[in-house]
Amino acid sequence: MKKIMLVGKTGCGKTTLTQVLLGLEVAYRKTQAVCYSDYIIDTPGEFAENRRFYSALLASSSDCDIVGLVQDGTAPNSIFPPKFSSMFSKRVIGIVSKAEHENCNLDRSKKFLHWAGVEEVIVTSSINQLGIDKLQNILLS
Ligand SMILES: Nc1nc2c(ncn2[C@@H]2O[C@H](COP(=O)(O)OP(=O)(O)O)[C@@H](O)[C@H]2O)c(=O)[nH]1
Ligand SMILES: [Mg+2]
Repeated sequence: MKKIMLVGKTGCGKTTLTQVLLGLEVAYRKTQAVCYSDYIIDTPGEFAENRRFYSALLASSSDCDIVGLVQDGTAPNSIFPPKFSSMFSKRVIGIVSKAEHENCNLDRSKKFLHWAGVEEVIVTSSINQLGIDKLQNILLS
């Protein structure tokens, strides 16, 4: 199982996504105890919102295999600066959250993530489990 670090602004859905992913993991391996920190690092939004904390993100990323930049599909803006992904020496994927929401704009969200330097984007919703299987497969591969 790979370990992913979720990065994104406060309220973009990182913690909910973590819970949904871990719920699947619990269902997937019923007999095994799941340690939250074994597979997912859920970072405070402030770390991504404030350049002052980038060093903390970088330090945390050394402990993971994949960095997931989470873009709220309903947000009209992005907190990720251009080429943000190049800061990490890890595989960086983009995750659009809240895809089932009526205000979600997928093209806009993907554009933000591409500007941030991400090529691979997974569209998700924690509410209707959209894309959760894809994330799960990435973690299991
Ligand atoms: N519509 C919708 N709302 C979501 C989704 N995921 C999270 N939310 C809501 O977004 C808000 C912030 O979620 P949270 O996981 O705490 O964000 P975090 O600050 O990034 O950890 C909460 O009110 C969640 O219920 C989703 O997939 N769809
Ligand atoms: Mg949170």
